[in-house]
Amino acid sequence: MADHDIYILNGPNLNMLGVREPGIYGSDTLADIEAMCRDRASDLGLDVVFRQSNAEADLVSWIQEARENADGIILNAAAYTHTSVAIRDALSLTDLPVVEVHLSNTHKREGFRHHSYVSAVANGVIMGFGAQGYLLAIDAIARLIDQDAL
Ligand code: CA2
Repeated sequence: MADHDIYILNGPNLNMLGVREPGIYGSDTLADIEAMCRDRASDLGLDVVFRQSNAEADLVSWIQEARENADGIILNAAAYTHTSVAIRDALSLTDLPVVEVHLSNTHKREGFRHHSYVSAVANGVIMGFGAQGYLLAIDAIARLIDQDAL
């Protein structure tokens, strides 16, 4: 039985993973990543809500939902990372630990990907390790949740 619940939220176009651009984002599909996350999370006693949307409003609503239902949030806001004050505000309204994750190292890419609205309200950021970054993020959020419980 899981002790804690985490939300793993994914933004626009991440449903296309494994279909195009494997050179940047790897060949795993989002379903593959979800399965890997569920395995790692269950080893750590975490129950996972795993979702993807192309709509900013869904992500804001799910962050608000997590505030009520979860112990931590892992977020790959995809392109909204670089544009969304609404997602940043929703995150800052939660008292939950937040880990920002990106498949690619956005700092090695175009200049418009260098700024993240999420980073300033996240506990930490994991990027550039492909799908493995999600597993690192689960390890990190488990530790943050344990610290909060102390
Ligand atoms: O590296 C990441 O995880 C990103 O969050 C991915 C976003 C990008 O806008 C961010 O700058 C960095 C893009 C996700 C789009 O996913 C695709 C998947 C397959 C083919 C094309 C795009």
